[in-house]
Amino acid sequence: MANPNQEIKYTKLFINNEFVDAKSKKTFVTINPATGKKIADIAEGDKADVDLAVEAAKKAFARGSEWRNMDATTRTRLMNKLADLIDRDSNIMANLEALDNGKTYVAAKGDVYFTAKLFRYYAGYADKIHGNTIPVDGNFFSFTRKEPIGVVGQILPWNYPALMAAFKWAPVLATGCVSVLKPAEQTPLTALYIAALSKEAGFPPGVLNVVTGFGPTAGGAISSHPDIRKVAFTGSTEVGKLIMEAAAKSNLKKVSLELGGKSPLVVFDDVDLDEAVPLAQEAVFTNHGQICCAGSRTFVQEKIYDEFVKRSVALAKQRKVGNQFNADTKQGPQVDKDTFDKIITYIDYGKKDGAKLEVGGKRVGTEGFFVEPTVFSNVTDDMRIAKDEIFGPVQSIIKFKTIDEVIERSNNTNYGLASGVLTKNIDNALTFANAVEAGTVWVNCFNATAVNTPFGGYKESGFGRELGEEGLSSYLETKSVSIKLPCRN
Ligand code: TXE
Repeated sequence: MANPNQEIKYTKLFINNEFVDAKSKKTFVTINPATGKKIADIAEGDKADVDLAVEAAKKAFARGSEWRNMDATTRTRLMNKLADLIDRDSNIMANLEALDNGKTYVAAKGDVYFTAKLFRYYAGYADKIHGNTIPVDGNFFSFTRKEPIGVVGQILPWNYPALMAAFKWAPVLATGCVSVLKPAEQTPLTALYIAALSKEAGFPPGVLNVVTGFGPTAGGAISSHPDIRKVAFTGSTEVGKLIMEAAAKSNLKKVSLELGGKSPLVVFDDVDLDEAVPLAQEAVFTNHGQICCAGSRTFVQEKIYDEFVKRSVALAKQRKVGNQFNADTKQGPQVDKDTFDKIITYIDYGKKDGAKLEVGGKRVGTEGFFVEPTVFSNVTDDMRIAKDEIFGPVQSIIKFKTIDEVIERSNNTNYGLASGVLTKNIDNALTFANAVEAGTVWVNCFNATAVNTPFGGYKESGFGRELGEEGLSSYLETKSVSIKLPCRN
């Protein structure tokens, strides 16, 4: 049940299966974005703590350790146990998530369900990761081994805190790697909670470690650590570039990046507006617009443009904004003041650049970080609201005429994370799906992310894929072994 007074049990770093203070004893505050008030003091880890966590992880990964000797089927069993524990505590986790992030309790419940599902999905892979035998020339027997890459650093964003922890940890556990993970400073609570459950499930000390803290300090220590073999990051493109630089300058650790987006959703004039209008609005307003694959450029074909705008405005007016724990709330607060300020700034840019503010645009209430669901029409491609990631509940509706034109305009961005097309015409749907430069295409749906479909970006939305079988590959090394034989058969 929704409970804004959920007890906070875990606020310290998790290293070697123990909750410990930061070496510096420093703490920082995590707040409830509905009120701006403190939820808890959290241990502020930095380089010294990352070093300790890496040592713990290295020990867990050492040759002959319990983790390295564990049967793959045992890893499967532990991962399934962890998923069961997440289900057992799904109310607690949803309360922590709603409190820390501001998303509605109902949405948080959905995220926690997906979190457990992701651990179960990858649990099934643990004993199915294997190499090939290869028919090389000559008298050789050659085969490949798929080996865990080892100590992995993982840096999370704040928009889906529990789910992002699962995106990162599930392939780590399935492949037999070990992790030092830093949650976003805004939302540390659920990663710490899952860490506690991982101990209860029976994972050995040092396999999963959490260092809470800030980006330039704790995050920087991870991306530049000489003993971390790979870093997985989800966050802004700007920080993604810093991480890649740090990885290159330190030890050339492998990098996978899932970054920002400005995803197009193209609505052709043959759609049923009763379906298309809510779908397009949900595509961008989901999670208060704080979603990397948000359909934040709504391209609408000219014949239905005016009617589409009219209906979108009416719908936005109905969207209930309020406290995340109220059952009828559809949209809670934005995660923090910086995010809130950025959104208000972009709404201002929209007005200044000549778009028509149809509805919304203002703060809701006087405390916390609530933004009115906002719709702009007459948006053109050169406006800042059409180019930059706003990460808020701001829909920009843009007019187009032909399929060739909209494909070109959809691709005219440095991002390439997701895209969508709504039409009853299979030719238009497939032409768009083939031509769009994006890691995901949704046809007649949006945000239909599934555990088994690879997810990741083209261009400056990053590289590497998470989820699906492909999500395992960046946690594995391939080793070729060739053995000289006296004869071939
Ligand atoms: O992201 P940051 P912020 C986008 C979105 C949002 C903007 C800013 O447009 O408005 O980014 O959000 C850690 N070395 N996305 O500032 O800074 C940081 O502590 C190592 C898209 O919150 O990228 C946090 O854990 N780590 C996105 C994580 O990086 C560093 C989700 C993300 O923070 C670091 C979030 C450094 N120098 C924001 N600096 C998506 N793809 O879903 C920061 N961090």
